[in-house]
Amino acid sequence: MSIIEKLERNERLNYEEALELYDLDLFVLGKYANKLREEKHGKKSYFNINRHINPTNICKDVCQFCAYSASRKNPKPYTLKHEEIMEVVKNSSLNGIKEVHIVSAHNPQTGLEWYLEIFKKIKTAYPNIHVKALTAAEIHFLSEEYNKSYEEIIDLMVEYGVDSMPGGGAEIFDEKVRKRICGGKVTSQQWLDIHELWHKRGKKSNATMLFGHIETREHRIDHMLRLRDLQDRSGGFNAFIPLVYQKENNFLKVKNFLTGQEILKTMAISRILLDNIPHIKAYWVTSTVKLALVAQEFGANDLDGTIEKESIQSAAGAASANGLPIGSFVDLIKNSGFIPVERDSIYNELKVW
Ligand code: V47
Repeated sequence: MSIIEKLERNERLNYEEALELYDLDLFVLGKYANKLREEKHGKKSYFNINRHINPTNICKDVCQFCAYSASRKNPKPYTLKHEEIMEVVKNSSLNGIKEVHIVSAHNPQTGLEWYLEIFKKIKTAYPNIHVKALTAAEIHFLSEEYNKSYEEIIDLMVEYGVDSMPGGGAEIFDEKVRKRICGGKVTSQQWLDIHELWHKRGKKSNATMLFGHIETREHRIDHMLRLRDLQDRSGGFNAFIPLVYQKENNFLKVKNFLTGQEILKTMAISRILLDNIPHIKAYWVTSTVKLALVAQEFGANDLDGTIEKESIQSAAGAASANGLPIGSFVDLIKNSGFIPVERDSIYNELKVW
């Protein structure tokens, strides 16, 4: 059966077939991705009112793509005190945020309590704010540093008030590429195991993929299929987030950057392949706002959120340092022909704008 016939019949694709998708014309691919998007979400495009907080940039690992970590490239090391973080949350709560997204570097100097107690402080003061925190890479770091199993760290996360896990740290699962770009931190299998354990606790998480650096199309397909396999077993992923690599201030020497066409193809392919993950997020921070809006027609149904402040990708050149105001979000989605739907962190609809 040809790949088009399979697409017409909504049949699940294997590795070789998935790779063939890249050879299709962008608009043919887009047609099928959009059909699936419309079946699941119609014209709705989701976003949330959220605040990113990155409490420390001191990291014991050195990822080649990272411009945020203070280990060598970022000359300004910092670690926020809990009072400083609470001040941020207080100000953001006045802006109506529904979620804090807290991701740190792997800082061996702070102690485990510094990582965890802030969640309890936020939950106690703002019980209605969803705490999305600790990537699988951080969980792995804390487990090694403090000699605890993943299960024990996960128990602590639940006890201290973490509601869901963000999708960071996945990068690219292919072991050879991973060794070159972020050897030493959580392995692919450990990343998947940690999410599986989290899902077994009845909790939700997201999954990312960092692309556009030294990986190939084959590596991207392999990455997505490993996620699809896990999702078949655990069902706990809410969203897949393809993160477009940003090139400034890091160690990776990448000469060729992705075309908009390759980015859109990858988003469309993720919608087609990940038939068991409901939401495909066009993260405007790394794709640019304009391409994220176009991606709505190529399978994406979520644009993340207002963010307010972003330190990881903006350190590497993304124009995201100050977030995007809610009014702009709504207008941009409306003007691109979609329906802006404000959601909470686990995709309950809060307001159709
Ligand atoms: O895993 C680091 C990425 C991620 C660069 O779960 C870079 O809803 C591009 O995971 N170019 C952290 N990306 C951010 C993240 C995330 C973002 C938004 C939403 C969610 C979610 C998760 O940032 C890391 C890494 O892959 N990153 N450096 C760079 N130069």
